[in-house]
Amino acid sequence: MDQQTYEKKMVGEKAAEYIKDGMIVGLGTGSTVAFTTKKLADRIKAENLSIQAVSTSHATSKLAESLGISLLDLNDVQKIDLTIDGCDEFDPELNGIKGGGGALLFEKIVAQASDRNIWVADASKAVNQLGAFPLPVEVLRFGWRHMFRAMEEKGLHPKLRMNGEEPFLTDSKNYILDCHAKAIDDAKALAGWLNALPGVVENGLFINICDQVLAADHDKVKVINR
Ligand code: ABF
Repeated sequence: MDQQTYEKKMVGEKAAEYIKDGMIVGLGTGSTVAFTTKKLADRIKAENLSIQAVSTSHATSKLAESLGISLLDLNDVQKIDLTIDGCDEFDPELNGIKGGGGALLFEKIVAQASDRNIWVADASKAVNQLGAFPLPVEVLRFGWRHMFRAMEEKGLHPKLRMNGEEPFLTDSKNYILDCHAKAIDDAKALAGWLNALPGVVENGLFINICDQVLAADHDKVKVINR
């Protein structure tokens, strides 16, 4: 197992310990939180826990169902007690960039419905300033080239995310424009500018959402609170 996978497994499994009997849990998307989901399934069986989950993507739903985790529709839930998810970058204020896996829209909706949000992150995700990771922006396919041009004029260096020869499609069948901004000086302002653009569905800047990060620090888990 390589170092990064070791770190993902370590923090992902650690996060499963934060889940208590009777909780409604939000399950994020990506390879790190997949370790959480698998560990949770083991705990449910070993400790006979009563846990219900809300998924953030078709991929996570498939994994959870394969592990026997009971899933709820978000519309049937008043609130989620705890959501555990991955991220692509997090800064010292625990603001982050998410959406590298293409699930940012459902992830942000589930996070907003959660009392508490924990991110699990290998060491590569910690940054001083957001933006080195291309910022994913989910856009409708209708008129996307106009949004693309507006982002270009803003200096965001957008690129249409591809899946082989075809454009990548999100679970909502939208496109993703990855913005290679390099360094983001004012994340709040940029998030506002993006979401004001007609046709932009959501952006991957997660500001004031994460409460705690379980970050890999060599062979230890560092708990960082907002
Ligand atoms: C997800 O976690 C996505 O927003 C983000 O892209 C991903 C990180 O993936 P991984 O855990 O595989 O590094 O929430």
